[in-house]
Amino acid sequence: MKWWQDKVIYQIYPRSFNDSNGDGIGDLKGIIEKIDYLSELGVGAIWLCPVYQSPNKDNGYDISDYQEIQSLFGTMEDLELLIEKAREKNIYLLMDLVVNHTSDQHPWFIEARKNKENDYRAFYIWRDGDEGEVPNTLSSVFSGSAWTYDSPSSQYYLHLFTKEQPDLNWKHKEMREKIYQMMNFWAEKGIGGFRLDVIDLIGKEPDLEITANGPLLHDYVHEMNQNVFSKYEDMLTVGETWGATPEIGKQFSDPAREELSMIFQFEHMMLDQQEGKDSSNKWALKPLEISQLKAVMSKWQTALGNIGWNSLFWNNHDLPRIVSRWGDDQTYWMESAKLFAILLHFMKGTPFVYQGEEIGMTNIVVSNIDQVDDIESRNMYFDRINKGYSKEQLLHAINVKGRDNARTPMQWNGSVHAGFSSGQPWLCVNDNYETINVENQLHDPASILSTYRQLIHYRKNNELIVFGEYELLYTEEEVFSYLRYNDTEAILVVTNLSEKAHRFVYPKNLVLKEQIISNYPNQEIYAEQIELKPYMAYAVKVA
Ligand code: TEU
Ligand code: CA
Repeated sequence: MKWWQDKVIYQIYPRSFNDSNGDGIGDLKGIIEKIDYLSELGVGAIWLCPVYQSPNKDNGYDISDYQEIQSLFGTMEDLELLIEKAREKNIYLLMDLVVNHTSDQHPWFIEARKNKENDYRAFYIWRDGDEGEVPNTLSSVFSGSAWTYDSPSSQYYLHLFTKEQPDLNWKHKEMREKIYQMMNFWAEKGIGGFRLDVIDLIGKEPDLEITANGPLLHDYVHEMNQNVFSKYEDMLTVGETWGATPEIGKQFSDPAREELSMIFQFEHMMLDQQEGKDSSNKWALKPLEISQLKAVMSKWQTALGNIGWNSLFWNNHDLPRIVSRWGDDQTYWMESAKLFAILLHFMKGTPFVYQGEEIGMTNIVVSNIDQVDDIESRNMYFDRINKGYSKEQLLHAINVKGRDNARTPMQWNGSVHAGFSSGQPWLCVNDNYETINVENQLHDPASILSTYRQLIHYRKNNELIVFGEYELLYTEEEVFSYLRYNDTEAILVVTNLSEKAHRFVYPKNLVLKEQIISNYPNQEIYAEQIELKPYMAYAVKVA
């Protein structure tokens, strides 16, 4: 068993986690202050979103110096102390690396754009074209064309995100070697591994308008593995791959291929958007069909076989809060927040918990684009407001799917600014912080936080959850129930993903043993058939 196969990983968006110096922005010292909280929760690693030098056009996903910590977050000594303090509690640190693109303020790009003969020119992707006539129809995930004209050197350069995030040219060996040098710099600091931002884009073929899963992608990832990851004992690497299928997931995570440990696939996260070519279709909303959720989650539970390894998640810094998205953040807030935890944490794979998920933090509501920070939402708004969309339509889409929903400050207690900062937070605190916060839940055995703590601890050294088989039960549409089993034991998970009561009939051959966890602890489950209350979820040992 690899160390990450029975652990849960906690994702920290540092800007919004905990502010130690009152400037309204979370920082590294603020994270160190919370190591005991994370240790008590029981997580085995922290995925730390980027803290490198950055102009913050995309809140750190536009890196201008890979080997310097941006002063807003602290110093390299703070980061080294965080690695040390976490390791003392058996918590590894995963650094978030963005190697598909840099900031346009990175020295490489500043050099590259000086002239076509510059040594760094080939670090990026340039194409001829008359100003006003982009090389092709490639579009940015963040709206508009993926090409921007660079007047001084009179060529276009490619950026799949903002124009301040020029894509690196992975065909250029010298560039790759500089990236591997940088990754080894971090690996030698004793980190537990890396989360690799949009890693499935580095094999792009812009002239063929191929972005994800290009022909040389796995060659590059294998080369990265051989030059960095494989040189360190048990390094954990997780790739963000929006376009992955199970077949691609196996290519990335089959240990024999020496690429990555696992990937984040997003097929389940696109089930409430209309069919479209990729994640940038996120704004075309449609209701979730639970039958599709059951089918997609079950496919990933079985399709990797014993070859690859899954990550498991509902939330991250780019996604709306799951309890608001597919649960009920009003009447059945507590029940539905616990339901998503129970539903996910008995599955096969490594679960990720995004800051605030463990206390049931919810989406926010904005009524004006001036309240929105996220560049993706803002670009979409200003791009579409002149194309016939109404302000109400656009703000509704942002309220449902915008990334700020995940980026409001962590709610530690009911004091001003939710205990996140003694200063004015960079982004408004959700106004429900007096009821939804860590302090209210820490010592309450019936809290969402206690549910997460129980699930995280239950997974440790649990052969059945880590390696057991998975089987979906066929039930009513809104009931999602599955079995985990091996030769000696089995667990049944039953969840009702609706505000309606549903009847549930146990399979004839199952004998119920002790209940493990439930969000309706006093509800009777021992009968041939039972009534599932709204958003009811429980797990029970069976024979
Ligand atoms: O996200 C990749 C990405 O495509 C997402 O931004 C996605 O398109 C959208 O947000 C879906 O909700 C990664 C990082 O996680 C994200 O924060 C960065 O903005 C992006 O790459 C560029 O580095
Ligand atoms: Ca701060």
